[in-house]
Amino acid sequence: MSAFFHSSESDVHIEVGEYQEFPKSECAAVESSPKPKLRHLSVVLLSFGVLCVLQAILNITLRLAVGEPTTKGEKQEISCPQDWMMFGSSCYYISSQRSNWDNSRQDCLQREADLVIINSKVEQAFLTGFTMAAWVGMTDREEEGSWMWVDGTPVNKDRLQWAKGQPDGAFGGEDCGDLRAMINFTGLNDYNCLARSRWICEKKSRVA
Ligand SMILES: [Ca+2]
Ligand SMILES: [Ca+2]
Repeated sequence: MSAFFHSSESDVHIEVGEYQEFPKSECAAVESSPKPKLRHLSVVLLSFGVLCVLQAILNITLRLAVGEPTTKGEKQEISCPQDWMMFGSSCYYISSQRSNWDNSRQDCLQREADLVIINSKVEQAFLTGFTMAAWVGMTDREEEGSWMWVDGTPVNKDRLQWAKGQPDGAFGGEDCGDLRAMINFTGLNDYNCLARSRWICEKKSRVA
């Protein structure tokens, strides 16, 4: 028994001796490591700081470029009455009823508008196709062949599209203008003022 204890004691002693010999060089390496780690951390923090500053500058620049969000809410918006269509800075009403040119114009005036004045091919293109035929604010009653808009300005015949062969002054004179959208007959046309047709009113869109 005593021999056993003795031998084990010597084993423990050897083991302790081995632990004491734990390499000091490794501990020294661990102790010296925090320095580069700290440097690495500071580089990361600095980079993050620079990114935050760049982000802030970008935000300010974008806000200046886009404009303050508060002014957006104050921005004035144009609008048209219900059942009117908006195109450009105008509102348009296309009647569902039919009437002669003069009564059609009266209806527009009662709606605080007038029969449409077509200023451009773009406006004409927009208005074409809602109905096969509709009165527009154009007449040559004052002087045959001299087409005028209801606001007194002359019709620029070359700027707009006329239906094939129009104006033709057919049936002994057609002094009122309408807009057609029929097969092989699309564009402006002169027509008998007493004929019944739908009509198009126009007025400027309002600032709401
Ligand atoms: Ca117009
Ligand atoms: Ca005609």
